[in-house]
Amino acid sequence: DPDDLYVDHAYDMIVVSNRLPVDYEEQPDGGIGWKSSPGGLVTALEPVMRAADGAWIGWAGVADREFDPFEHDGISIIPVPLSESELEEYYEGFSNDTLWPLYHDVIAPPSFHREWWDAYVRVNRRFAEAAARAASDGAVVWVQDYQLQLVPKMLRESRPDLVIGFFNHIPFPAYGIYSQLPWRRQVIDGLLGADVIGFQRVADAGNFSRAVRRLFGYRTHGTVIDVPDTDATSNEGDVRRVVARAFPISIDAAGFEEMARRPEVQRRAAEIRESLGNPETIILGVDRLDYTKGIRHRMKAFGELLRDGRLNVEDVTLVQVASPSRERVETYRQLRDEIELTVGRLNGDYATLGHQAIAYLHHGYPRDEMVALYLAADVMLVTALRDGMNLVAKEYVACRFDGDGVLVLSEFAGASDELRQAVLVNPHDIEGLKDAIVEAVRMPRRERTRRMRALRRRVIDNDVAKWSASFLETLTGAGIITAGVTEP
Ligand code: GDG
Repeated sequence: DPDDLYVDHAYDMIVVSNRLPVDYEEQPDGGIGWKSSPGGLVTALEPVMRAADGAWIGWAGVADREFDPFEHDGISIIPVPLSESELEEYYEGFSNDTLWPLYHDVIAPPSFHREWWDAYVRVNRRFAEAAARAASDGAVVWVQDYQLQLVPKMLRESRPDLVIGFFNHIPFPAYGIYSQLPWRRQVIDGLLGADVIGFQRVADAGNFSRAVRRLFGYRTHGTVIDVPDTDATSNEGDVRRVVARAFPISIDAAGFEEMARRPEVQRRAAEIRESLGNPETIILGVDRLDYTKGIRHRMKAFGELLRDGRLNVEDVTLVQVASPSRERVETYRQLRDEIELTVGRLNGDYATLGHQAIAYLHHGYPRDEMVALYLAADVMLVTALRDGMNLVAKEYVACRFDGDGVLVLSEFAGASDELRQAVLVNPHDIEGLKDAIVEAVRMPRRERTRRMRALRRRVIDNDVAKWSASFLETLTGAGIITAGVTEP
């Protein structure tokens, strides 16, 4: 009985996210294997989770399969099952075809389906139940992202003793957009079950507080929201104080720099340049293939620069890594077709036998290959139309220990609040984007170095360990949990 392996009420620290930090791998002999998927969140939380003997609750990435809890690299893993139809309705449907486009300012039209909402509620309840069962008395539970916005309230109802945090990795839209959501009250009510609600940008936290005022009329002062509370957990008379504020996420900056300094990675960077025919300038884009990333805008601008002779394929190559994403969602299929049509046209019109205009790669690559690409790139193009943070921008900066390289960064990415020394652009303004690309390509070495130095200081001083420590400090009010981060 898999239930026997559950250690009820055993964990003082729990992270809940849609996906587990491990990927399920079918073994050749039909057995079960697990492989770490080393994302930024895992890196950030690993030390905290180890120090606190934490558990991670999430989906294993494969439908219609149930797995027993297990231990992986010192972290307890508690898989939550999803059926194929839940995957379609809760994940691909409500999460990625309703909330994702809505929260990214309706760049693509969101679909609203009542069955999807029902599945979202059902799956959120399953995650909340798993957390309620695993958490010790007074434990800290940190819920991640837009797929699980109802979990905080569900958890608080069953376990008022818990300290509950929530972090939203994507933007929170202005009320005029948010208010389209037929379930706008339920979602906010769900989030307000948390003690601390974290956002990427100050503007996101502001949008959330405004939505709370408009829909519920609760009082807000600064980053604090007074939520009327009649049960025993109240600590301020008849209100519970919920903090809603910005905690800009970051990366393991030292880890990226360490990898960039490896001789074999630098050799690989040189090899990449060689294989592109040694262009003077390599421009790079790295994105999940997603309509929020502004890949089409970037290609339009680049294509016009080639057409008008402001850039020449002999001198400049655009490398675009578009890692496969959400391929069963129709909007993503269409986007892929459009992008691949554009790449084909641009290469057909401008490439020569020796020089491509765009080297387009619809693949995921290992981390060290990404770092070699960052090192090879003279100009990094981040042209998101809307993006919670955009870690690619920070990774590029962290890798450039040589102090060179130019970051072109959209104002619509959360990272632009911090990375002020980038060449900031409005990607909707194609003429402005073209000028910015030319400015980046021609930027004198001294200015590149000056800007990169300032960018690097920012990213190195504000890494992901600082992000998680700051969130957890706010959540717990004091040292206990954060000790794991500051004292390795
Ligand atoms: C969401 C929010 C927010 C990409 N292709 C490959 C690869 N990647 C890595 C990048 C980077 C990550 O994936 C992408 O992170 P981003 O932040 O750029 O974007 P989202 O995936 O949309 O992430 C975003 C983030 O959550 C964190 O809160 O910043 O705004 O949308 O780390 O390097 N990594 C490897 N191969 C690839 O082909 N190894």
